[in-house]
Amino acid sequence: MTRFLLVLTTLISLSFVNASAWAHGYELGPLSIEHPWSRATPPGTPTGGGFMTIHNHGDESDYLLGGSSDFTQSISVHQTKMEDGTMKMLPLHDGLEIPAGSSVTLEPGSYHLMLMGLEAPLVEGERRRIRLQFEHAGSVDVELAVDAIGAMPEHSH
Ligand SMILES: [Cu+2]
Repeated sequence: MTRFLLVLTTLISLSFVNASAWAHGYELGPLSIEHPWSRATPPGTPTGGGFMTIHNHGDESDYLLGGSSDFTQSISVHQTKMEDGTMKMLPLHDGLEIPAGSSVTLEPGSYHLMLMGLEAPLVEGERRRIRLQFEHAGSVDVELAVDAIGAMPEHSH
């Protein structure tokens, strides 16, 4: 049993090594943006998602307003909500609050960036540059690491 746990621990620490080798992040004023990623899209799909974790080390809230890129028509912030028994995606018109001293994760089934009007499918393994726009901190270019179709956050690392 002890031996098994030891092997397990080793495997877990190895996967952390891999994760840090793969992870990428960005700094913008008091904000840090961790591992922006997306999912591959089937041909003909007009939309894609953008996911990441944003930390706010500052002492006032900031708001993620949306973004832009040269391969989309628009990028807006969405929230996934259960309404009358159905999952709905609603745009956050006032932006997504990143409260002071805390962090917010954009992930499938929750807050996400909606990439609208994709010119071509997103392909697993590629990186796509988008610009994020924040109310106070301004804008920053980040690269979305494109993971498999239907990938979940655990697998993106
Ligand atoms: Cu959406």
